[in-house]
Amino acid sequence: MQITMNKRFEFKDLPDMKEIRSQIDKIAAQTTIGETLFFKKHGVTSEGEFKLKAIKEGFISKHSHIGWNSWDETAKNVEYIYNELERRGSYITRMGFICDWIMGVPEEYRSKLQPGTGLILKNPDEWKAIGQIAPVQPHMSDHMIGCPNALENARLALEAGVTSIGNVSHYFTYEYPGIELERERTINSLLAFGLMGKFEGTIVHSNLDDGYGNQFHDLANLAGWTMIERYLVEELLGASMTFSYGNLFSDPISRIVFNMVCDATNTKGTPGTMTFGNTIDYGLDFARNYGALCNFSLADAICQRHKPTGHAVASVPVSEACRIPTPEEIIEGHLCVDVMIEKSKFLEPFIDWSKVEAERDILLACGRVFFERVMSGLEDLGVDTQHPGEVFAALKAIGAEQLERNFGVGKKEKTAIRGREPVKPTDIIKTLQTKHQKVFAGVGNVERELEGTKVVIGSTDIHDYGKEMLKSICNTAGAHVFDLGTYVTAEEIIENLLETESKVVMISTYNGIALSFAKELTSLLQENGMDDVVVMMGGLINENIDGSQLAVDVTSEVKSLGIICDNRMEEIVPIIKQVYAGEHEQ
Ligand code: B12
Repeated sequence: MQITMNKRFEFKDLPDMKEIRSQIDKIAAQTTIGETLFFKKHGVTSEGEFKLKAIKEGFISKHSHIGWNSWDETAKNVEYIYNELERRGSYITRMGFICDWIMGVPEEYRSKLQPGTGLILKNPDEWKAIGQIAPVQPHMSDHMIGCPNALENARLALEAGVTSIGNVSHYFTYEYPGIELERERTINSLLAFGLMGKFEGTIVHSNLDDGYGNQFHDLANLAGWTMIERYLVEELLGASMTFSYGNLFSDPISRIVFNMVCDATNTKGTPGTMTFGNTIDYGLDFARNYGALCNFSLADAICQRHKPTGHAVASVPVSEACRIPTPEEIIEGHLCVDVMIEKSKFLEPFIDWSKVEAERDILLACGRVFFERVMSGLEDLGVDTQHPGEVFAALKAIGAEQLERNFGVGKKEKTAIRGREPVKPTDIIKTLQTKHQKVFAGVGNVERELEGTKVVIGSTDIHDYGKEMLKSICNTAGAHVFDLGTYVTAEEIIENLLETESKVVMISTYNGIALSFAKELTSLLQENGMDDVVVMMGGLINENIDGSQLAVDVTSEVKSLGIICDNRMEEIVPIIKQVYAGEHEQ
């Protein structure tokens, strides 16, 4: 076993579980669950209670994510969407409030981060009002549990009547550049999970897309990963948990199989939050996106008819790939999903469920092997597998790639990615491979074209697929690539340029900060006399300008700073070649 641990703090310095449990008891005694308009309307005290009733009655819940950045805009739109859907004979049961990443860190650190496109709750009144806008149940998952501010956020959410809170996955992958609070993050997350465990009907949510789900290549390992998260949150911390996913599955049957895998290990009978849409299939052609919306929502509805787990069916607006959607687009998505829910009853009886169950059983059996291998591997590394904090931190320090390489269940094969043939490759990997091949077809044969050149690459946020494509094109062309990873800062780029004397920087960005980032980078380049360095940016070149609610395209502004920003990966090789041949005109 060859494992390198990227330890951010000494795990053995964590408080012991006796101390953590006594703190949880104290905090729980001072916490009460608020009553939302949704609870009043349905006569329940938690969303879990509502869901259990809904499962019995055959009612399928519906979900939307919302992500406007100001409270006023959010409140106005939530009310409008709820009322308008009722008026048009439709419904919405729950809404995921997408908080901005700055909410993931304690108040005193927030000024260190550039606000993104999500909601920022500024005071306790705004928190409290979340469930009082309309009888639609709020769900909070982004930048809550799993982040440095986990405990405070979880408490405020519970007090506001939010009873499904996430996101376990964030612990492993979401970062806050320049803010190193890893030990606090681990302790606060344990306290928050434990706190939720004290209240009947609360649900800890993990969106696998956000965490190692999008980094594993083999679904069998992901099945085992869900067992690991469940062990930590349920067995060791006493809470109840559920899994969500969307982008990981493009094939409708895989979505159903995976729901059944998670259901098979759900010994507490905790109802699901929602299944999210597969937005990786979304592009800029809205008509095609409607096709993708019908595909995943029909599968999710069939699944809920056959074996209801309580997961709401999500409607993802067709504008998802371009920007934060408008309220009207959210409403249109729901009307489309209504038809899928209605028609799913005709299809469900004709599915060959024995085939689906056979697929489920393979993943379950392999998943158990992965679980056992990881647990015994951790023990070999000296990790106390009874201490959830140690396990959380160790799994993060090892990372998805090493976990899969060392403990994966696929057959060992030297030439395979990560050294193993996946038992069942994830759809996200398949979809990306197709995209990758298309881009490569456009790039043409570039072998050795960039020999002797040096390029710096990075992404400003968690979205790293674009960066990975840049890397593989440059590697194929023989360039020396300095990959600064995700959440790269302008300062890190400058430092690397000073060290490596590279002449080209390529940045992939998706989190709505393209212009601010471009300004910071170009001004630092000037300050350091690096006017000859060529910068290319791609991904989603947008930002909320002057307090606008939706991020707007800023391509021309970024271009005016001298950055190449046509978003065409096919053109990077000739540009880099020109730069190093001294033929590039800025
Ligand atoms: C996958 C995904 C995720 C995954 C990322 C996994 C990963 N490891 O990368 C997860 C689930 C983790 C995620 C998280 C978030 N996401 Co996201 N995500 C997406 C999604 C579905 C796909 C983006 C993607 O990677 N596509 C694959 C790439 C390869 O394809 P592409 O984008 O077409 O890339 C091409 C070009 O852009 C270009 N290109 C790309 N980079 C570069 C660079 C250069 C130099 C060049 C020349 C070209 C180039 O070449 C590529 C090939 O042709 C998009 C929606 C969508 N369908 O696009 C939302 C989306 C990008 N996400 C979004 C948001 C808001 C988030 C979150 C902030 C949500 C939240 N509040 O938590 C978080 C990020 C948190 C953080 N701290 O940063 C928004 C961005 C909104 C905006 N800017 O207006 C989007 C648009 C969804 C939406 N409508 O809300 N996300």
